[in-house]
Amino acid sequence: MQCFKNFAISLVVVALLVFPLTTSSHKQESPRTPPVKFLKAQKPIPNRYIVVLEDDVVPDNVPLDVRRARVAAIANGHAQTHGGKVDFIYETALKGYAIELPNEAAARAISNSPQVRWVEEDSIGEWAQAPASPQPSPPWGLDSLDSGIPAPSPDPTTGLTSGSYGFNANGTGVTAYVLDSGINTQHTQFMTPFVSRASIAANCFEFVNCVSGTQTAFFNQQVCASGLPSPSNNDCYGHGTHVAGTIGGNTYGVAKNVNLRSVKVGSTFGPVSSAVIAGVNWMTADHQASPSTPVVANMSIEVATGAVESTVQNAINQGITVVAAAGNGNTNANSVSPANVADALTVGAVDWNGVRSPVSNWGPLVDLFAPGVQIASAASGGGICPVGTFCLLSGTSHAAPHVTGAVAQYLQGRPGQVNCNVNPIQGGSPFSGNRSACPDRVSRFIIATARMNVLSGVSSTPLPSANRYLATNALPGPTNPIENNQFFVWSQYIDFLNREPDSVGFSNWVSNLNSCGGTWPCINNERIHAVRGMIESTEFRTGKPALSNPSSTNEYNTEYVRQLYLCLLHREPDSGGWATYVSELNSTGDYDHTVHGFINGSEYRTRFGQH
Ligand SMILES: [Ca+2]
Ligand SMILES: [Ca+2]
Repeated sequence: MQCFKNFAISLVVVALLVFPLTTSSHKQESPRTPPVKFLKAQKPIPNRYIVVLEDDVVPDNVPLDVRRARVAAIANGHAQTHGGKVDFIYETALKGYAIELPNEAAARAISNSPQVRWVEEDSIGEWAQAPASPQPSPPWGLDSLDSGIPAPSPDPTTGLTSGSYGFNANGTGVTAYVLDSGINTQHTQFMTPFVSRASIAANCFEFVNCVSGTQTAFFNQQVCASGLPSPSNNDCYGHGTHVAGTIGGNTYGVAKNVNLRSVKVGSTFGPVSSAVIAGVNWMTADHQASPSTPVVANMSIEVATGAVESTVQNAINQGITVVAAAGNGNTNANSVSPANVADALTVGAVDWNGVRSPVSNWGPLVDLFAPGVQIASAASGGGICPVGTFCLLSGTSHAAPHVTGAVAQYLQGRPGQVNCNVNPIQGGSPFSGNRSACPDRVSRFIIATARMNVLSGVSSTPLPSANRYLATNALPGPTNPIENNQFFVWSQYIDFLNREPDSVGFSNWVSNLNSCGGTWPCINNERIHAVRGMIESTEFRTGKPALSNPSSTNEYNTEYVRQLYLCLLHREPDSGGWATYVSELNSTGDYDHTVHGFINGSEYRTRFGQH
């Protein structure tokens, strides 16, 4: 039973930084209809408007020229009444038209017509659409992620480089909870044409009017509340807006189409442990209410209570991948929470030369490092980012959201999960469903696909940290994560040797797999070689007398097959399957064929994701 281990939870405790917020509508607005009948643009073209008509002004099943004539008649009627000049007519993908009008009052008057759904100002460019991949001149952190190598020096004023950021996914359909000081949801970084991708989900501390400074405590409310103040007036400190911008801002963000949900757990004077617990509690219930939505939580927070720790662990058990800032004390990350929660993804900060930030916490609980010095992201217009639309901030708070964005990319297209403590990746068979969005699979994927040994200053501390740098170039579509070469090799080390890979061995197996260029059967052969490399290694055979003398004897083959069951499927062999494999091996000596059967079977693949 060397390989079959029960999932052991080792918890640690304490927390980090925080901020407060306001909140609560659980419902997202429909993306197809703006909340008002007249919509202003960021950069309007004077006197030009787009009029969107009700769909039923003309049926879809009549000929194009009939539809066109009908819409044109309505448009001309409006133009005549309000002194306008009709431009484009839209009759198919949209029922409506573009028009030049003498003033805004005329446009508002048209918007009141019962045939009109809404009127919006025509505008140039910037409907705040996120750039396509590759994004030119990105923040240095994004520039570095697509290669996993710290990027050239950024411009000291803008934080941008002359490089590019390529990405294969943008977090569509994924929710990122931001437990922080709130989000200015009206910032252009979060805007799509009709709605913001950021919403105020829960206010777990108090109502704060950033403009007036009025703070209304509601400790007596017992639950996280909704409400106040206006969407642009709920992040008094600016921390949460900046963090959210790095996760999913249009130009500053890693995952440019993720939904951002603000869970406010503190204010300008810091996070409050009881509010952090309330926020994690609220978030967990919110996820359970919509379990099929894949979710990740960013906690750029440090506090220090055991209750926070166990609350966060329970959120992870319920399928929420938690990304925690390592903390900014230049000390062991085990001293703060939630960085000390082993099952969280704990993130330290490095600069563009790959050097650990002098403030970043360190130690074995730091899973990986990410960009955390001079990070350009959205300014809330107050607190620590009072001026302009962006500002540069440093610290592990700004490293963690890069990882959160990468997780959102990984989660895109995967079904959300709850009860992830029931079928842990290192637990026992049987496995069922598609568990690829469970935090243990997610964390292993992010860690295994990080770039090794490109950082400095991470081993010179009293306790060394893993020399791993976040990389997004390997993030796949929603395939089974075991298809990923690094994830595959990582999993063999854990399953057979019960340890993380050493960098030399890891790179060796991975580069063999990569050299196949994804071509079958080369890739299959290299996977088989990797598994055989593990089970036939001295390290594995030590202490297993039946395997001590590699030879195709019945005794050796019997134990060989048993170990494949234990290590790959996490169960004892059933007698039928066991006998079949052994008798085949006894007669053919074809170990490749035996290993092929295990790693391509649905029982093995279901441990990690879908068949
Ligand atoms: Ca790049
Ligand atoms: Ca961890």
